[in-house]
Amino acid sequence: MDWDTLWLNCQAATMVPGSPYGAIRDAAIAARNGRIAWVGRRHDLPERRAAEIVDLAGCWVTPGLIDCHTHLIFAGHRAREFTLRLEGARYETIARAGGGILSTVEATRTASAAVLLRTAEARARERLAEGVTVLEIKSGYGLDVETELRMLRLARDLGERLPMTVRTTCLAAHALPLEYSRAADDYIDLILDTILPRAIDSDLVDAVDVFCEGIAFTLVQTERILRAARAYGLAVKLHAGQLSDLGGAGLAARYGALSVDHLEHVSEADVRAMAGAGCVAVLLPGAFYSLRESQPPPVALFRKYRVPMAIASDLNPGTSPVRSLRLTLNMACALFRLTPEEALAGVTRAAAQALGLQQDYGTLECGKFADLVSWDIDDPAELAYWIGGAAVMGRVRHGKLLGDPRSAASGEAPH
Ligand code: DI6
Ligand code: FE
Repeated sequence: MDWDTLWLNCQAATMVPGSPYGAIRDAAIAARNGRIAWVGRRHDLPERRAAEIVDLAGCWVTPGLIDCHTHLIFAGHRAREFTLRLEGARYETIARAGGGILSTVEATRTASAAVLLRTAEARARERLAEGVTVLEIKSGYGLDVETELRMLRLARDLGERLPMTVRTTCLAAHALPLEYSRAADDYIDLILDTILPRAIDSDLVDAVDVFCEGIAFTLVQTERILRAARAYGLAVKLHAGQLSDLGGAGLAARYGALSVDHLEHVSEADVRAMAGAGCVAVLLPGAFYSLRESQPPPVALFRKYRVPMAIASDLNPGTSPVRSLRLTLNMACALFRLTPEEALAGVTRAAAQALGLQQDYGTLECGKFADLVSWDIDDPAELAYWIGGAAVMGRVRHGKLLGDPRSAASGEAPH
């Protein structure tokens, strides 16, 4: 047999650059050994034998979606802080008073393994249900050796339990833990001398990230971590320019970061540096929306310098309690003025690049994994247009049809 599966009678939004959505009308897609073996117009389909032929009845097919920035593992919630902010308290003020990230750190350190697993898995299954096949998960609510490693291990476990690719990022430099409140450099020593080496030894970490911000880590502290991460041979990413511009984007570019994330506050020079270094700009409209920010990221500059724009949920209990990646497509258009096509590229092609996975994911092209989503839509712009609702019809990962992500009897891993 030449192919394992051949999908016929679909419209493929391949997301290959060059034409709107890289669309192929009346397309055919073939998979072999989990990868795309042929994609093109059905008219051009070569004579081959397939073990299974699936008629998609004319529906649209996109690459599997990618959520390239999440803090999906945490205990508790911060609804109380949400209420305080609505009454006028500022996020930074709450954070400096020991609320914010540190309150989630407390909850996460003391949560049982069972609770952490159950809540994280439920959130990951919500992503599966909306067509996500690749998910990045950061640590950063442990801020001690044991809990940081526990978070990273749990992220790896989720990738084993669920039919999705999980990439882990060590964000031990998310906030300064209380124990180190007057000793930031000692905490950075702990990250560099203990947390990172142990995470690497146990193969728990794919990339390293830092929250470079007035309420978190300075440019000098950030640089120490990026330098060490690169010396360990790890990819780096950076939270920069969310609330203020410390120059983090330019620093990240100098260290060859895969992405710089947030970027509401960034200079043109740093955008140029990102372009030169091939960094992706990861836009996080959920955090912008939840904090009711007013200065959007400089989308015109990203377009001018051809910096790829990814979009992610930033799912976290403080600034972005966003449990739908699809919703962020709409937010990116409504709040940041991305086009619906840019928004879809932001959760496919550009998101793959933000994780360094562009060889295997992000577009429908020969050789990449056959991760496909079929949609109940007439126009791919509908994926950004609808606010809420579910449009997924079918999901395929590595060539295999997936069942209902919420049901244990679906052929997917049990709860
Ligand atoms: N930026 C954010 O918006 C989140 N982390 C970060 O680096 C906030 C996380 C939280 O408030 O719990
Ligand atoms: Fe974040």
